[in-house]
Amino acid sequence: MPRALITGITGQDGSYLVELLLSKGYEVHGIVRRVALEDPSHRMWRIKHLLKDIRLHAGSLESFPSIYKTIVDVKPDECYHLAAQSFVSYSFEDEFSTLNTNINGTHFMLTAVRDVHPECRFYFAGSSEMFGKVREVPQSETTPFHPRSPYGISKVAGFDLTRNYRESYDMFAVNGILFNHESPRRGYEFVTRKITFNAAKIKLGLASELSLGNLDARRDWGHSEDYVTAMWMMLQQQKPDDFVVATGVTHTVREFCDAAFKHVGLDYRDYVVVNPQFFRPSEVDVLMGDSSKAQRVLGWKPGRLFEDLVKEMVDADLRSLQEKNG
Ligand code: NDP
Ligand code: GDR
Repeated sequence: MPRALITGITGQDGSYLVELLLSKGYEVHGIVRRVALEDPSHRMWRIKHLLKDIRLHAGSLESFPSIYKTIVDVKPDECYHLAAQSFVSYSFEDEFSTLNTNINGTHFMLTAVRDVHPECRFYFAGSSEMFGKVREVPQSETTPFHPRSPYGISKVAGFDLTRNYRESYDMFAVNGILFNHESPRRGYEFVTRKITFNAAKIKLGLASELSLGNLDARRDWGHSEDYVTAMWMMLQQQKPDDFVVATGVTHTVREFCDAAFKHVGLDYRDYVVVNPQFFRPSEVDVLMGDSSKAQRVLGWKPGRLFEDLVKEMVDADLRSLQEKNG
């Protein structure tokens, strides 16, 4: 039975990845923060249905000893390093903790794997935010990086560390360059979930307005469940390599609002207000990925596209709000 270790197992991608790996017969281990172990019903809501099938280890990205000990205890065949301070907007408010957590955390993971169990295959969660002020459209594995946020900078550093460990120590270490991916398990602060949750609330009479920032930002949105499959595929290859994972189709935040509100029979223009509080000091205006290498080499396909994604998220929010509010 292959053994996998996931950091960020309580997050959106971590939860779908556990389901995928369990379905493939893996023994699944995860690193979680001590606070999550103390408050599982709130902090582990995405994986509470999976807890009996997985093994959790207390640790954090700030603590090298906790990471080292977990690698010693688990000796995984595959390691999916997903944990990060992942909210771009917050990275402007606290640059120091974002850079510390994301860069050191990745460095700690790579060092521990190299020193304890170098045959472990390692996945790093790189991001389209690394392209930032894009040099070309669409972006592929050869597009230069120009990050526009502390978060983006931390991911470029993680990308470079991962590639350097591959090249220096002959490790099977790969970078996924994943474009935005969403789902009903998306965190509430990200724009898609903020829109679907509030569209559902407004439809049910539980809210009357939705404040957003830049409605003209353009993103390439896919489904998290489809994207974790690409992570797994990257670790099953003959040789380690880096891959862009994206749908190749973009929409604006405005179009997301339009689709979500239309799905519940409303016009977003009657409810959405623009609040400068949600603008970023520097914005990434357009991201569009070219995933032809992943499609050719891995045999991966984008799966669910925009309209189905929006409907699934709105319907899930409607259902859970109805359950909670009778
Ligand atoms: P989430 O924000 O949903 O999950 C982040 C995870 O990281 C959580 O499990 C969180 O734990 C954990 N974490 C954060 N800080 C620490 C820490 N100091 N120590 C230990 N664990 C920590 O992110 P996603 O699932 O959406 O994304 C997964 C990864 O992929 C992230 O690295 C993200 O940056 C990257 N990515 C995501 C994309 C997307 O569109 N979703 C696109 C490209 C890259 P806790 O529950 O305790 O907070
Ligand atoms: P992003 O996702 O920054 O692309 O990072 P987010 O959903 O936060 O923003 C997408 C775009 O929407 C605009 N926007 C708003 N964003 C938020 N959060 N809240 C608002 O009210 C709002 N109004 C407009 C933003 O300005 C932005 O242009 C996500 C994360 O998952 C990262 O971890 C990941 O690496 C990238 O996707 C790819």
